[in-house]
Amino acid sequence: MVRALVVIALCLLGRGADAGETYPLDAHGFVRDWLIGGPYPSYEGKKGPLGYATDFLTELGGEAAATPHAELVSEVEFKADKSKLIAGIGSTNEWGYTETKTVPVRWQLLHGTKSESILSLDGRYPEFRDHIVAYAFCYVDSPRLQSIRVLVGSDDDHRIWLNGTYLGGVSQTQEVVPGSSVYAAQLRQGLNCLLLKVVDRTGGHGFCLALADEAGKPLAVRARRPGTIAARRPLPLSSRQPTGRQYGRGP
Ligand SMILES: [Ca+2]
Repeated sequence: MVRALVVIALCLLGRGADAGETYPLDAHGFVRDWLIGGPYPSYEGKKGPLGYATDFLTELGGEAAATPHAELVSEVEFKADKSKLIAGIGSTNEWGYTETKTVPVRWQLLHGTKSESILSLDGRYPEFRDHIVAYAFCYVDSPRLQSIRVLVGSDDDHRIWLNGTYLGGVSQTQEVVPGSSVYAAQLRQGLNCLLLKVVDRTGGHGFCLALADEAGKPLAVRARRPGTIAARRPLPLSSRQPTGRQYGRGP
């Protein structure tokens, strides 16, 4: 199990708070503004990438409950496995390390341009081209209670949560195909927490996510990307039962 340690959480208190900003979805319903957290290690297992089922956000209350804020920093270990030592090369793990390495994890903004529905994560973590996990988080501000569809494409595997409810996931090698996975969900009035986990096996790494109504029409709502400091008010998530330390709640 990978051990994640949050070492800098409120360092920005003295630098001024940023409450975050809201953005409309694009004309096709794609969410273009996210907070991206990573990289986390995804070791190769016999039945697929271990990162798919590993909850890396236990320090934030777990994947279902996490509400990260911008510039949140933590650490994670990319562990060496001496039993996998390749003689003459010295590599003991998926990234060619000879010893366990502690790597900083940062939650940083990603702003998609109007010309791209697919958001690439390639090159975001230059030291790790393959076998990594990244999370994408945002709030969706809905004017009313409404049933929706969440359309996801990912390279490779993904899992998704809305307001602490696990909507589903896909564990396979794949390219990003918009709308290749569709989940029925419900937005409540006000802010809704949306977390997407994207596992890269090898090659490219990216995702796209769009929201539509039950008839398939792009949703006309706004997404709020988290600010640098949250904790202004707790989100009224009745289903949320945090089990870990909290470092920011709500925009
Ligand atoms: Ca890939």
